[in-house]
Amino acid sequence: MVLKRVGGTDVLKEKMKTWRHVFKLDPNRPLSDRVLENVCTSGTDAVIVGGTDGITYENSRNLIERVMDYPVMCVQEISREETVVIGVDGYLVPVVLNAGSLRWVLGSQHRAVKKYGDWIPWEAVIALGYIVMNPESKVAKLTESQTQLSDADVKAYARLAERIFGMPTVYVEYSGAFGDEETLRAASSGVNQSRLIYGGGITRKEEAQAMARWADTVVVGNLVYQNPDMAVKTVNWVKEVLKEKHP
Ligand code: 1GP
Repeated sequence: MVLKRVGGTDVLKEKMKTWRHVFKLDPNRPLSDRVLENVCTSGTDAVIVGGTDGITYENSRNLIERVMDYPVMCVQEISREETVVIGVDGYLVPVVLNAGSLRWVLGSQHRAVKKYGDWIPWEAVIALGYIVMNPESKVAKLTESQTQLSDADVKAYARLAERIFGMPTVYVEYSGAFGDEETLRAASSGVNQSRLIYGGGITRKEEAQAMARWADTVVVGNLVYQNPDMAVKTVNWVKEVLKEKHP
């Protein structure tokens, strides 16, 4: 296939506001054609391609090409600038708000923008403001995230992301472990405009629906690889829940 879809600013930002459920697929993990087809035709709102380790241009492009054979929206989360694949529907740039080093907040982003800033399709780029909560996750270890956070800390990070940094998203990330509903609730009380994303450890209906109460968008990753049939079911589980309105 030919990579030719390009996301426009407003298209990406507007579409993202409608994302209720998304899958995150890792270019460094094998996925059969059958599972990929089931995921892409599941009714999910988008597929994010990205991961923490072993990500190369080749494996990213390979997976993106396979996803783009389906009519589902496909966006790439950029973990390293060398892996950027031209022609996806959009790019997500992670900013780890509670990282232990400025490198993961603005250092690597600054380096990439300095190098490629004139060519970046800004209209198709969105920042993900991560609050990394699972100390055992690869992303927490890599970014030396300060995960010992109270609910008040989490709410403050969410507010900072929205009010000070103007980020369109706040992403409460428990990658690999099911998170604390109260923590997500605290994050939700800190945002008004930004989209609140939850990801981490969803394997069952109760889990998907508990987090769908507080998050605008629920991300499912590992389950695709562990139990693909169950993963497909998460789409409806999430979509049948109405998000709580926070006062
Ligand atoms: C990972 O938040 C996503 O970045 C989803 O987490 O892989 O644990 O489902 P899981």
